[in-house]
This record gives sequence, structure tokens and C-alpha cells, in this order.
Amino acid sequence: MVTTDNARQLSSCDDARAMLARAREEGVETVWDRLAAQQPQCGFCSLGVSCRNCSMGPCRVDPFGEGPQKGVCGADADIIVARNLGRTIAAGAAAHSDHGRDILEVFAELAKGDTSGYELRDETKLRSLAEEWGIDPDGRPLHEVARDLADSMLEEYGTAKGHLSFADRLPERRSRLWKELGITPRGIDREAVEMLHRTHMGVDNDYVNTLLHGLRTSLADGWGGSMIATELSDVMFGTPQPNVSKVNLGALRPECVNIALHGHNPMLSDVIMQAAEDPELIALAKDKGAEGINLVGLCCTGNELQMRKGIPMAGNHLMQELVLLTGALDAMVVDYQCIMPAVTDVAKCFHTEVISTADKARFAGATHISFDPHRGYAIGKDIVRRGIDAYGNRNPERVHIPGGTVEMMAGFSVEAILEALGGTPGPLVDAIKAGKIRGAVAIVGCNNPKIQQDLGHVTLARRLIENDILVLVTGCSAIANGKAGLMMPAAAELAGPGLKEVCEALGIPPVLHMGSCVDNTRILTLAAALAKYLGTDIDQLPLAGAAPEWYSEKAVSIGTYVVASGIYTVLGVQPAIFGSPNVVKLLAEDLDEVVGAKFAVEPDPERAAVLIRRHIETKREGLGLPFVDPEQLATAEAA
Ligand code: BF8
Ligand code: SF4
Repeated sequence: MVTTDNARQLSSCDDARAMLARAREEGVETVWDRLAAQQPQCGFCSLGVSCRNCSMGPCRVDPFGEGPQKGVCGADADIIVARNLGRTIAAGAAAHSDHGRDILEVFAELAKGDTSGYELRDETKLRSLAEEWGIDPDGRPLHEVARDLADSMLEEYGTAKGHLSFADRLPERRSRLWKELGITPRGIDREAVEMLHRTHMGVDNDYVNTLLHGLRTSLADGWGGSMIATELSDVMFGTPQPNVSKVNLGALRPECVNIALHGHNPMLSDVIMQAAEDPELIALAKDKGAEGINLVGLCCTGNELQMRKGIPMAGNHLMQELVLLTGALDAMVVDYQCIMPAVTDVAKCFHTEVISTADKARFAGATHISFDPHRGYAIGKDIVRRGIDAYGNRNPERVHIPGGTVEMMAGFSVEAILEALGGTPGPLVDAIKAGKIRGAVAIVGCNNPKIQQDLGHVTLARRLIENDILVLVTGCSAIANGKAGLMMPAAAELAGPGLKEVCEALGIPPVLHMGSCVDNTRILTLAAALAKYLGTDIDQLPLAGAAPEWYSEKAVSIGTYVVASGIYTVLGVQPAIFGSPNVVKLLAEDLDEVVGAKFAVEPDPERAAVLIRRHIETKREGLGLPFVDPEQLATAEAA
């Protein structure tokens, strides 16, 4: 059981610590208790050398060389580790891409005029996407253009075209490289399906070949399914623009009906947001004694809403149980991904109604309201009404909301960033060339209870901005850095002199919120645009990625497509590959010669910052820009 003594080590956030103490008082189990109960976790699985791909197994390879070195079929550690990693990538890519398909299907229905609660809100973006996809948008009604685009995008889930259209955003050199390596993604579904095929017993028994296909599978996510999700969400819900909102559990309001929107897909949350503004429902809430209806976000659904509408954020991954412990949450509406099955157990201890909405993601103990875009607005109203009803059951004596909120700025789409720069990447490139900004780093991904909550994200971001490195954040990392106060323009004070000057001139924070996890594609788009602007390839740029607290299969797919796109990436949690020294060498060394980027694993964020700074200075040197000797940098840090 979590105690107040160890709550400090579990999370670096005051609101989380307060709720952990409350969990102890109430005898409520959380993710940290369950992690403790799982100790020791399986060593074979942690190293990736266990396999249960067939019923001759399960098998495991002894990493110490004393026991069996092969599974029953003859697979060695290299094959087993590569197959497991391949399946993890496929699962992550499938999750993102299926989310993209759901958005696309609503978009297709909207184009036919068959939906309720949806609009084509960003006409400019729709027309420019159409043009990018070879569809003539000129002089045609918007719905017709949308229909053609939807058809063309739906085709990319199969292999009708042979390569994904968004890959045309790449600099020429990267496209050619992928072609030479045979890793250009052909169809979004195809690559994940092929990975499942290849990792069936007795198919792909060459670990290098399997992992190359792993790259291709992840690219079908980053330059395919996820990119479709981001771009069409912008068309339907609006392209994000900078806005200021609030973060942490203090975003809950004791005097209001509180409804949390948790998960990933903005499709339903957008109509719920509209419903929460419905005068009839506001009147109903007031009848019940509430002052109004307060929506808060959690995880990436929260990011989607915060980016576009400035809806306050209750917290990231590890806050999903703790938000229930406030006793002030009336309904938790969930769609899919990263929603712990445990939320219904915690909700049972309070009056909170958990409402599931996706037919593919059901939860024992939740009320299921099946989402249907044809009746979107009516369903949104139904859900808000249930939240208002649940408010009637709230026990005010059990309400404990840890005080205070932190302001954070969100909304940095590529369009918004370019606008802030005056329309072209030129000023950013100039600042990088002059060394005012040394480079840019994307800090992305999850929380993981194995790491003190938010410590990895925030420490790394602080070290990088102090050293004049612009930080881009998405997913749970954005929420962590928002809570730490790094995402307001005033945080420029914490940046090095060069970055500070640029941020102050533009009125932007040194850590920019670029959205949810599918929105990592905004970072790919920006990186490709910078490379094209400079007439080079992405791997030549002073860029890096980091996932200091990752837990999810989606994060593995993200890390892989980032590396395959040419961006060095540091992971803070060890992936299950260390049972195969060959696979480790491939991913952490040899890949650099293949795609111009590789992985590193470094749990200590201070050291991760040094690795990243060395990498950035090396890339600066390569571009002929003023640089600091990377070796000296390491020595200075070590001293
Ligand atoms: O897609 S960062 S814990 S919420 S997987 Fe999940 Fe990880 Fe958070 Fe969003 Ni992304
Ligand atoms: Fe064992 Fe091979 Fe079957 Fe895996 S595929 S469970 S290693 S026999």
C-alpha cells in the first residue's frame, strides 16, 4: 500500500501526492500498489527472451547461457526478441492507425452530409490537403472535395497505391533511402498485418529482416494512420492556435458538475463539449444545485481539447485514478487507449459514473453509450445529462480537491508555429544557424509508475532549455511540463540567453505543446519542412527525440518511426530487447549507418540531456554551424 512516506518518491507532483495520501486513508488501490505487488517482474519477459507465439511453447532462452538457448522451434534470442519487438510495434501502429480510421470514417460520413454535431471547420486546411493528395479543390463545393479526399485516404489503409501519400512530404533524400532499404510504407493496415504474419512461427527467421519491417510498420503509423488522424481532426475540429488554459487536479470545481474526458479520440469529446454549452443542460445542472458544467481533460483526449479549445487539463496517465479520489468527479467519459481497467474499481468507491463510448473498448462496471456520428450531438447531450444526474449523488464531505492550478499555453500546430515565425521556417533556421537556438528536441510519451511521475519529462526539458535547445512536447509529456510551469512565455526566464531572446521576441514559451500522441506527426511534418528548406535530409538536422517515461506499445511505434525518419531518440525506460545483444547493437549502433539515426536508453534524465546535447552539437558541426566540441561537453558535465 502507498504510504505518505513513499508518496514523495512516486510522483513529483503535489496534487498527485495529496491524492496518494488520500488513497491510503480510503484504502483504495492504485497503479503503484499493483506495480509493487508484481515484484519481482519476470526477468525473461523483461529481456524479451520469452515467446508464446505457438503452442509448442511457451519458451524462453536463458540469458546467462546455462539453460536452453533455443525455443522448441529452434528460435534463438535474436529471433525471439526481434519478433516480440515487431509485434509491439505492430500493436502500437495499429492503435494509432485505427484511431485515424475512426476519424476518417466520420469525416467520410460528414462529407456525405450524414452526421450530427460535425462541421468542416478548417476550409483552408481541407483545400490544401486535397491539393497535396492530387485532388483539384478549385471551384468545387467543400463537401465534394472532402468526399474525394476521404476516398483517397481510405484507399491508403489497403495497398491500392503502393506508397503512402504523406510520404511525399519527405525530403527527396529520405524518400530515396527508404526506397533503397525497402521500408517505404505501402499500406497502413498492410504493414501491421504483415508483421503479424512474419512473426508467426517459421516465417521471418532473420532478425535484421524482421526489424527492417518493424521500421516500415512504424512508418505506416507516423506517415500514415497517425498523420491522417491529426490532419483530419484539424479539418473537422479546427487547426490549433496558441491559447492559455490551466492544468492539474485544481481544474476540478467543487461548485460545478465535473466531467472528465479521457482517452484519445476527439470525435466524441468535441460533441460533448458542444453539449456542455447547451442552455437546456446548463439549466438542468443549476436545478440540481450546481453552478455550471465543468469539463476537464485527461491524457490525449485532454490534449486534443486543450490544443483546440483551451479546455483545462486534469492530468496525465498516472492521474487517471487519482482524479477519481478527489470525490468531485461526477462522470469520467472514456473512449480508448491508456484507460486503465482499474478506473471502474476506483470509481465504485465514489459516486462517479464511468461512461464508455467506443464499441471496441468496453469496461466492466461502466455504463456503455455507443458512439454514433449520425446522432453525435444527441449522444453528447445524453452523456452530459448522466453526469448531471451523478452530481446529485455526490457527497460533499468526501470532496478533496488539491488546491491551485498552473497556467499553460497549448495550440502549437505547425501552422501556428509558422505563423508566429512570420510565415516561413526562415527565422527559426536563422536562429539555429546563429546558435541562439542550438537545436530542437521532441520530448514525448507517457508516465510509467516505474519512474517518479513527471520527473523524467521535466528534468530533461529544464536541462535542454537551459542550454538553448527548443523543446517540443506532446502526449503526457506536455501535461507534465505544463504542470511544472514550463509552458508559459514567462518560462523563457529559465532558458539560456539565446532561446530566451527568441521566445521573448515571439511571445512563446521555450516548451511548445504540439498536441496528443498522434500529433507527433506535426513534429515529423515540421522536421521535414526544415530539412527541405535547408536542402538536406532530416538526419542532418540538430534534432532529437526522447521518451523519458514511456510505457505504451504506441510509444514504441512512435520511437521507431522517429528514428526511421532520421531523428536520434533516447528512451528512459528499458525496452524488452536486452536478451539479444545483436538486436541491441543493431538498434543502438548499426541503425545509424542505415537510417542516419539510432536509439539510446538512458534512465537518468540528467545524463539523457548530455547525450542529446552532444548529439545536437555533432549535427551542428556536420552542418558547418558554430558548435561546442561534444567530447568537451561530456567532460564538463561529468566533472
Ligand atoms: O497517446 S503519452 S500514456 S495518453 S500512450 Fe497514453 Fe502514453 Fe499518455 Fe496518449 Ni501517448
Ligand atoms: Fe517456442 Fe518457437 Fe513456439 Fe515461440 S514460436 S513458443 S519459441 S516453439
